[in-house]
Amino acid sequence: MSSSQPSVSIVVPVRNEADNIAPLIEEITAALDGRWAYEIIYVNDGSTDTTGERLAAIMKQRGNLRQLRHAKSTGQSAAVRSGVRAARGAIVATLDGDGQNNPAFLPDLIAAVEKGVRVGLAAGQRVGRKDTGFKKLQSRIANGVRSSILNDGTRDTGCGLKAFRRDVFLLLPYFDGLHRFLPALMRREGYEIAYVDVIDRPRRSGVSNYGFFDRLWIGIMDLAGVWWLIRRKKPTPEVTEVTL
Ligand SMILES: Nc1nc2c(ncn2[C@@H]2O[C@H](COP(=O)(O)OP(=O)(O)O)[C@@H](O)[C@H]2O)c(=O)[nH]1
Ligand SMILES: [Mg+2]
Repeated sequence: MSSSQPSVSIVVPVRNEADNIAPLIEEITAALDGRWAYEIIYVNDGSTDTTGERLAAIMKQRGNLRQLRHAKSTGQSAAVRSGVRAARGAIVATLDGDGQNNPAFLPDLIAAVEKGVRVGLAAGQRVGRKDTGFKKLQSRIANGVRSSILNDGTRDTGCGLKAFRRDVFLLLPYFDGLHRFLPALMRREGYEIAYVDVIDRPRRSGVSNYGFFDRLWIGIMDLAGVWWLIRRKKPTPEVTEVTL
């Protein structure tokens, strides 16, 4: 469905995901056609494979597919942010571009934000993880440490499937790694979080962009930073304009 003013924008950050582009766009389209006026924004973060060409070929057939390109790879958080800034929908949904996230869960996530007046974010929670045993263990420890320190009430923040209010996302302090702390940061702004269980899949093709040490060291730094941000927050004021 092509539309001049979409109400929902789907943002997909990708780096070197050429073979995963076409099948995922098919699935996103199957999940959303006829339900919302939507656009799909792929953010091509300095890919060195044929990701850009594959997207351009499909853009010729699909008027609602957009591609943003970073001249140099700047990371997944920066890619999500570029996509959200360019988005024209009031609700943005994200998913990974490697096929691990099933687009069939997008409608539930979008509906949870649309229906809940105070819901800023609907977060996918992976069940039946399809990663290796070592990665599942890393993820379990990271999620456990994060949720006990931040007390953000969230079992899994690493799932790429999320939907949120565009204007609230853009209020959040930006840093590389932000996409893993959205529940805590949304709550800090006074918004509630909705959860949707999602069934994880294996990567369709290609290789993971992250290694063990990236996640460990950066995870510790980011956790310290977000802990500080939350400590330094006062209750969100209720603002009313006084008119004569
Ligand atoms: N734009 C951008 N996307 C990235 C980068 N690293 C990972 N991604 C995307 O983020 C998603 C998750 O990354 P992936 O490598 O599958 O991580 P894993 O599933 O945690 O092993 C995929 O869609 C990747 O294409 C990056 O540096 N830039
Ligand atoms: Mg992946």
